[in-house]
Amino acid sequence: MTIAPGAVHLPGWLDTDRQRGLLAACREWARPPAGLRTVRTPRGGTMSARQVCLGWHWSPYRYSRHAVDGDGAPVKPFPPWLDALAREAVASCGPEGPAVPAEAYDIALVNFYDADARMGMHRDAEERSDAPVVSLSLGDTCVFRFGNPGTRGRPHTDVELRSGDAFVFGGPSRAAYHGVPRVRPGTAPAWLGLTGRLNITLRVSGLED
Ligand SMILES: O=C(O)CCC(=O)C(=O)O
Repeated sequence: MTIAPGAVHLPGWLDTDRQRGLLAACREWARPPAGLRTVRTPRGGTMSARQVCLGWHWSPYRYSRHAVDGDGAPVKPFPPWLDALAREAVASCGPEGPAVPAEAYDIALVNFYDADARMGMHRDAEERSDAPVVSLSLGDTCVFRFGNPGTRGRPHTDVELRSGDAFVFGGPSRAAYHGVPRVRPGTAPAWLGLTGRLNITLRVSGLED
């Protein structure tokens, strides 16, 4: 379903096997070194979603090759199968969706949300590529607020993202503000065995060492 120009929601895009496989991978990636951490913002706050990065390490508001705001270890590698998964998701959007990029996906940000976690409206602006962002959801349902490139405020559309959903945003929506105002605790499918919500965003960095 097209939510805004270049922004497409693909409900139930990951089947149960792929959800289980992705969850198992996230659990491995969460381990130290360069594992799951609490992200501190420059003004002394903390983000309520905890995060682990692959390929390039994001910290407010730059990328590096080491977990500079964590244990300092080298960021975990970005596996090629995630690039293939991201391309498949973009292609699944069809003619209304953004184009599959020429460049390879090389960043994954994995965010873990407990019942009270949320994410404020922001743009994904540290990449040097306008390739579409691919977002994959596991576990609890959340309200995903998808706004516009101009302001943090209206117009925006609230979309419920459930376990297995993909959301792709590129083209005129690549720089749109978006956020997660609420998670719905206890809504994860029982067979997945996850308490809380995981979101994996796949991006093209356009960066070089
Ligand atoms: O958790 C989500 O669905 C959104 C995550 C997000 O906006 C981000 O990682 O920049």
